[in-house]
Amino acid sequence: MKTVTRSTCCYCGVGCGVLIEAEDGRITGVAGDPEHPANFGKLCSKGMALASTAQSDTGRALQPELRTTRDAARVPVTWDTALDTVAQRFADIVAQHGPDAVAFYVSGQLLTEDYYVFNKLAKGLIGTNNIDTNSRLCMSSAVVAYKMALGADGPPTCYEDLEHAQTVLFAGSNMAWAHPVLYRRLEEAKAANPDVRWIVVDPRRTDTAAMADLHLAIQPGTDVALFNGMLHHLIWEGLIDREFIAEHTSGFDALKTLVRDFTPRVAAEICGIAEQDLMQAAEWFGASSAALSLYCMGLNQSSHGTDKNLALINLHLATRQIGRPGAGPFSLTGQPNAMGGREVGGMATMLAAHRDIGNPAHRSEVEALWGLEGIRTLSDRPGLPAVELFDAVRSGKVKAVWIACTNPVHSMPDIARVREALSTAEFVVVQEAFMQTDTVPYADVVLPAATWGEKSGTVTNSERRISRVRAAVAPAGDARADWWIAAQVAQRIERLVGSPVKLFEHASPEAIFDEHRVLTKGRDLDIGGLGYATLEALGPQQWPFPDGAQTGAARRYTDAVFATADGRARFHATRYLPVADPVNARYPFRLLTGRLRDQWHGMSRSGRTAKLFAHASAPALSIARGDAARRGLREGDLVRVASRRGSLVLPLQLSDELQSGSVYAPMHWSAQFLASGGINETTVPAVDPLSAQPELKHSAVRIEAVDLPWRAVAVRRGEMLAMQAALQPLLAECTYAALAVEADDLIVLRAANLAAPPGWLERLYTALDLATGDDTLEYRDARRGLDKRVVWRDNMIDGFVMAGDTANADALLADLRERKPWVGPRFTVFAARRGNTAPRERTICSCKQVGETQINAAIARGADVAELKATLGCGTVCGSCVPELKRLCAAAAVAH
Ligand SMILES: Nc1nc2c(c(=O)[nH]1)N[C@H]1C(S)=C(S)[C@@H](COP(=O)(O)OP(=O)(O)OC[C@H]3O[C@@H](n4cnc5c(=O)[nH]c(N)nc54)[C@H](O)[C@@H]3O)O[C@H]1N2
Ligand SMILES: Nc1nc2c(c(=O)[nH]1)N[C@H]1C(S)=C(S)[C@@H](COP(=O)(O)OP(=O)(O)OC[C@H]3O[C@@H](n4cnc5c(=O)[nH]c(N)nc54)[C@H](O)[C@@H]3O)O[C@H]1N2
Ligand code: SF4
Ligand SMILES: [Mo]
Repeated sequence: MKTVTRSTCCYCGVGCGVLIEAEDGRITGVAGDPEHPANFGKLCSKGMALASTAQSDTGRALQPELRTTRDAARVPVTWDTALDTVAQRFADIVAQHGPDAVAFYVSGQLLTEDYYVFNKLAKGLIGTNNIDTNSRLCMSSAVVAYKMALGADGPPTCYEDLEHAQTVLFAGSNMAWAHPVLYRRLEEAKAANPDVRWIVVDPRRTDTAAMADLHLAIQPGTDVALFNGMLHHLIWEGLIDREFIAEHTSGFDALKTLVRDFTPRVAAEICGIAEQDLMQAAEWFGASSAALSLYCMGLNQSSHGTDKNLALINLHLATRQIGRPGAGPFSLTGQPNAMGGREVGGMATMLAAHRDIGNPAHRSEVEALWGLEGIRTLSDRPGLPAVELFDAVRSGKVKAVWIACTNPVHSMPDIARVREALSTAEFVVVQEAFMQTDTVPYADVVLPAATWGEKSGTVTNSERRISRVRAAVAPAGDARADWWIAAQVAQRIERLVGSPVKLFEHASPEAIFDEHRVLTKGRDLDIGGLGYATLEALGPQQWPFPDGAQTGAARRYTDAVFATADGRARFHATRYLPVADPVNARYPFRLLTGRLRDQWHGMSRSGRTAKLFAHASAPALSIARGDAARRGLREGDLVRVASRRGSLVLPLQLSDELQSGSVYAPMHWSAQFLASGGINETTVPAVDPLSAQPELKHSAVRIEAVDLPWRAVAVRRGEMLAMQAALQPLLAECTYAALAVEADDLIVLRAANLAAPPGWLERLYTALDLATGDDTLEYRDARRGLDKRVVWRDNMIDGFVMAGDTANADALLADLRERKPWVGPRFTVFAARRGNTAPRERTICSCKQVGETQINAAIARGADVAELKATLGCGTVCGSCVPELKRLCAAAAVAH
């Protein structure tokens, strides 16, 4: 039977609505939901590929697993055994060492209902605030700044403001890649109104920056200086709103005194930009009828991320660019439910419904609402934020940690410390949907989680809009919903400790949501009037949505009354401070990290489809051409990137996007696809003093060429998820190795080392099922260190390994890709030098599979974007590649 289920995309904070098609319990297709107000039917390349990532159970966590003794391998167990064990171990450790000896590390990708139960389990039952989330790496600076400046945590803006804005300031946001569907809306608004101006603040010339009227390529970490300098100029030019400042804000005088020193000249010098550009940006912002800023990790992931946010909000308050259509500071959330996590208070520093742990009245409100009065009190000790949390695990202060829906051994800064922590811990629980992540090996218990397409609940997107998430199919294997798993353990702990109240008897996500919404009544995010029935009847709704409301609130603070005690917004005097890990002669490069268009974080899901590898098939370190030339480095050279903490080897990519002195690496590759844990081997664990968010956007590194004379390329056609799992253990034995997926049934392994690791090739042959047989041909020359194997199926090559000499590998791979029949005697496969085949070209348009060569050829014939769309079809489906098409056209125009 065919079904269509209305839900949301599980990736970014845009929160696009999707229609999931399923047949006989399998997801068969995904389309944009034309009625969802976030996307009106559009999806980006990641959303378009959702179905192909969700079709196979291979690699899924399908049953609970338990390690019975420290050094034993995990074995499959029943749910009862797994849940009883977790409950017993947590209860024992709490009884022996107190509640703060356990911790939870959860995720902005959990649904609100999942999040709610985890938070209640930690804070309401165990009595610890040690529950933090990957949102600490993502949104915490934005949260703290909103609260400090506006009094409450929530963006004052909404998506419609994208259409109303006259000046758009992108600060540390590569929206073209990270929030593509919203970016489409902005592109359309700009095309409709050529007077709209875009300013992009980003050290790199991203696809977002390439479209800007003004790109401020500041030195990494200097945003506060920039915003202070802009404010200085606005004051000087009389572009501030004195009346608004006097009546609706406080703290301006101290700020004014501070920015006196930040003349445009001084600020521009710190930022490494032209003074004229800074003044231009300030004027476009201040004189605009509606200025909107869109900001993300370039501001938040900083050792002074809160100040970066505050300095930007200062600009909005001083010019009254807030509380009006098209105006306001809009923090773009990264994960699909970053907002929902904040709403339920799912972090170490907050309580349910935007309440504070340090506030006794807030604690008693939650105690009363949870029915804890006279039974137990909530802890008033703030919990440990992510970086400190894992440090406490490492030092033994925290003995048990339960990780759900996040992969800290990949995504935390300085991952060697996290690995050490998890190896030291007494008890590690990992609640995961996929088995190959870098954190799973450390689990004493694996709890298999249902995931996208199988789960039901709600999420809140960047504009405070709550959408229903609905299950289209049953969970894979024995996997269960996250809220269910947490509630089951909680019920067992209640029984073990003889709790007089039963807090976790919820029968469904709806029952949890109803409890959650009661806690929000009277708070700034009041959703007292919003239930599943309302969401069913009215569709996705924004908060606040109090009892009796007919619809949610699009914007906040339209009456200039802010959520502070006196209703006034607060200016903060933001001092400019340098980055935490300064460059010096030993570590001369500034390492920036971030995202690619088509991959999602640790790739546990986006890495399951060849489509999403086509835009960037291998990891790379990007470097400015001049910097590479000065060091004699060329495109594709393997280099070691080393920081004060760790190192890894990556291929070099020459780039026109970077300024001299900066290098860039995408965050996505982990030990699932790479010989090392990824770029966070090198990043710095320094955190912002107010938000505890780590500085993932800047570390000092050095780059050195590595000489790895032994190379191997292995390619095999087959079930790619199974092959990926079989190859993964081989990666770490080489100094460099990376896996990529092509055409959904080709796996490609490229490796480099000083010499062949002992026994490695034999294991590779086994993993790839390249045993010698009639269809397999082998060539060995021990003296020259050559070892090659090719296997045929019928008249086509079906896989090969070329070790020691990889000269023909790309040509053979092309044969496989194109399913070219092999002509001539088979043995000539080793002899024939096939000359230089061009490496595989990049696919720019993933929907229509259009490559770079084809596009550039059309541009050379004079095609513009419209013609490219008309003739090649690229950019006509999801539109994610349109910024790049524009950029290729513009580059060609400059070259002429
Ligand atoms: N394709 C894709 N989309 C995603 C995700 C994904 O994994 N893949 N993840 C989602 C998540 S969780 C998040 S948080 C968002 C992140 O979305 P973004 O923050 O937009 O993405 P990033 O690439 O992490 O970083 C944005 C930019 O910050 C710049 N930057 C670095 N240092 C500085 C600085 O000091 N100042 C300024 N102004 N800019 C700086 C970088 O050059 C980079 O271009 O994306 C979401 N969307
Ligand atoms: N260097 C560097 N590091 C970064 C960043 C950066 O810009 N640079 N960005 C940071 C940011 S903003 C973020 S948000 C983090 C993200 O970092 P992570 O949270 O580690 O990212 P994911 O890989 O999305 O991890 C989610 C995990 O949950 C699993 N999963 C999927 N669905 C479900 C489910 O329904 N239930 C359960 N239980 N599990 C599920 C997935 O398989 C995956 O392993 O990375 C941070 N790290
Ligand atoms: S913009 Fe793309 S990744 Fe983000 S929610 Fe929409 S479809 Fe998903
Ligand atoms: Mo994020």
